[in-house]
Parts: sequence; structure tokens; C-alpha cells
Amino acid sequence: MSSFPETFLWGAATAAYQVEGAYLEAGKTLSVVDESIAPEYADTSIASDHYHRFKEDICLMKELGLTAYRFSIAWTRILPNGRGAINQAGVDFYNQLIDELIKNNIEPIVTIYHFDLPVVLQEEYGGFSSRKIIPDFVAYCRVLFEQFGDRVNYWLTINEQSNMFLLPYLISFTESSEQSLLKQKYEMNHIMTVAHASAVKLCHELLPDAKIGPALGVSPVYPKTCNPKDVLAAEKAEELRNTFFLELYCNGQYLPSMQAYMKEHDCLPTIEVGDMALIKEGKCDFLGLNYYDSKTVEHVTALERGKELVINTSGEVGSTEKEVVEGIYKGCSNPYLESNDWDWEIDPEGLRITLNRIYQRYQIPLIITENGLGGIDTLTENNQVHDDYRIEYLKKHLEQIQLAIVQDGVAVFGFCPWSFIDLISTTSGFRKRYGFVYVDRTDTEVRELTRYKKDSFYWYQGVIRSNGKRL
Ligand code: BGP
Repeated sequence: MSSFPETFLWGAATAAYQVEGAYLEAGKTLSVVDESIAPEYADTSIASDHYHRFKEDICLMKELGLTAYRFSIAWTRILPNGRGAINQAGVDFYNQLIDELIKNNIEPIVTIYHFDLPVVLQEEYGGFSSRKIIPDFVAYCRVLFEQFGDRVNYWLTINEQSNMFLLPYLISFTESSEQSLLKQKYEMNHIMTVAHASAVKLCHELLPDAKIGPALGVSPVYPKTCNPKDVLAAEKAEELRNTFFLELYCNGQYLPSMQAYMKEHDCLPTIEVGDMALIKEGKCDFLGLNYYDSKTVEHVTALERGKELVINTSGEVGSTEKEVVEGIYKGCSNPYLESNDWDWEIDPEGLRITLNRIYQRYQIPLIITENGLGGIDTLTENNQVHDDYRIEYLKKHLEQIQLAIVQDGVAVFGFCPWSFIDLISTTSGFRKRYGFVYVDRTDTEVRELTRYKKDSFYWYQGVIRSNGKRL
């Protein structure tokens, strides 16, 4: 028995800077992520060369059976100066991509902003640390809605605002010495929320039939024990990491506990007249969820100092250093869960928990915009990749989505695992692969970039063909 609706979108996801390459071709300029990939890994100049091979890649999508494809548009391809003159070559590229998808009955799901702020705007005014970004972002959105809105029904505003807030190096906002880092983060988050809401409003005005929402990075938080101190730490962590953003997106308000937190820590953002009304008005139609793992925390004593999270970028097991949020919580590992080589704790039930925590509260349609397993894949001599670990991961997560739909009444309308094809991992280059399709290159050798179907490709093909009856 399949419990996936007949209209369920069976997708897969990528993002421009990770897959396209051609980073300075046909008028494109650099974005902050083009510059921030660690030097020991492949840069974004060629990536998976999707820019030149998109037709071949869409043939593979067709063979896989995808009914949706989530990709992002590079702001720097459309507006090389961040604003102003439109680069026709950039528009042409995405027109061809979208047309080719539609020709193959694949629904395009477009991410407007996936970490790749134009460097020019970063240099001019510090990107999202300045309110000057708001009109520029809205103008960029207008170009996309006008150029592609006749064919694109699903839009994602900002990818993982929550992660950009937690790990600001992802967008390298300009740190200034005048304000505490915490204050700058909350200012940036407010500006991003206003930008997001403005995009939603504009989309509703220009494209009344389209649907728009954010892609939020979510990880449910668990207490280490049932000691009420740990439970409280977990609730606070859940608010800081997840509910804070959900309340802004879905209810247009700052969560009362977060207001108290921001007051106490002297990091209340500057809220201009009209901002909160705009945030309320710009309510999204659905939520995209990027889900990879869960987090576990315990209480922290008054004597312990705060410590930033240090993420594992090497794939060396155990090299993550968990964060301590002074007076609130500290991260710890979960003895019930296994981790991947990057210490991400694999937790399929956590996805069902997340879907429930969000849906039972907001009752807004949900789509999984990312979910997947980063691993070191081996291409055999006869060009096969036996990625049974990836199949296992995705199968278990799909089972939990199915349970959330059938037993919990959650409205999930699509699944876009990360990633359709191998691409540059944001933190770990080509060493850490996610795709259904293997790309023959490494971080140091570009090779022929030949595409090979992994075992997970054939597995997902069967899932899609059976509309989720055969997992
Ligand atoms: C998400 C990003 C993706 C992708 C993914 C996997 O945070 O939206 O762009 O990179 O995580 O992360 P990583 O590449 O670090 O393994």
C-alpha cells in the first residue's frame, strides 16, 4: 500500500554554485561562496559542469523518473553587478533549463537564494548586514518572477536562513568591531526576514497562482536525559535553532522567549516601522525542510563559557567540536544513533518528529527540500557505485515520511533528496558525495566528468515508479 498522494512530487535537489561550474562564463561574476570554498577542495569553476551538460543531466533525470527538480538560480548570472542591467546570457541559460525540464514533465522548483550573494554587494555594503540589500534582493526577485514566472509554480526564497545565522561564514557577512557578533547576527537575521517576506509579497502580487516559501534547515533537538534541567536546555535549543525562524515565517512574530533572550543579551535587532506588518503580510504558502540529522543537548552550568561549534570538514570521524551556548545548553552526542564520517547523527525518526512538531503547530503544507547521506563513494572497475548505505538512509527516511502522512495526518507534498548528481559539498568538496549519479572527478583531478548511475539511482527509480509502494 502506498500512502504517498498520487500528485506527490518525486524530486531531487542541487544548488547553482555546487553543480554548474562556468563561474565566470557568459557574463557571470563571482559570489561569496565562489570565494569561500576551502582551498584543499575543488573550487566552483567547473564543479560538475552542469552548465554545459544540463541536457545530458536532464536525460538522466527523465530516466530516473523525477517529477520535480529543485535547483537554484545564481544571482550573479542574472545580475552580474548585483543590481541593474540584466545579463541576457544568464536568463537564456535558465530559460533553456526550465524549458527542457518542462518538456520532460519535470516540475521546476526554484531556489532564489542559496548562499551565493554577489561579491559586489558584499564589498559595497556588507551584503545582508545592511538594509540596502532589501531593495536589491527584491529587484532580483522581480526579474526572476517576470522572466520565469510563466513556467515556475514553486519558489523557495532563502535557503537555510537558520544555518546562515548559526554559521555566518556561509555568507561571510562583514563583521564589524562596533557591535558584538551576536548583535550582528540578529541584525542580519532580521534583514533577511524582511527580504524574505518582501519576496513572498511580490510573488503573490505578480504570480497569484504560484506557491512560495523558504527552505529551512531543521534538526529536532533532544534532551540528553529526563532530568528537567536537560529538558529545559533542549526546549531552549529548539527555540533558538528552529522555532525562532518558524514563528517569523509562519506567524510573522518574534517568539516571546526569543524577545526576552535578545533583550537580556543586548542583541535586539533594529526593527523599523512597518517591518513587523510586512513580515506578517509576507506569509509563506508552504515550508521547505532540509533535514539531515538531529541534535542532542544537555544543561550547562553557570561556570561554563560559551564556545562556537567547530564542524568536521575533513570526514575524520570525531573531529566535530560541539557548541556551548552560555547559560542555555551544550551539545552532546546521542548514544542511540549512528553517525556518518562527518559526525552527522543519522536519525530517520527525527524526521517524523520534525514533521510533526512543525505541522501540528502550523498546519502548512511541507516539502522535503533536502535529505541525504554524504559519503565517500568508490567507482568500481566496471564503473558501478555500490552505495547501499545511501539507499538505506533514504529508505528509512521515506518510511518515516510515510508514517507521518498516514498515522499523523501531516501534509507532505514532495521529496527532493540531496542531491540529484554528485556536486561540491559546501564544506567538503568532492570527497563528500551525495548524488544518485556519480561524476567522475576528484577535488584535484577534473578528468572527463563522465556520469555513472549509482545503485541508489536504480533503487530510487523503483520507488518513483511504484509511487513509494516499493521502498
Ligand atoms: C545544506 C545546504 C546544501 C548542501 C547540504 C549538505 O546545508 O543547503 O547546499 O551543501 O547542506 O552539506 P555539506 O555539503 O556540507 O555536506
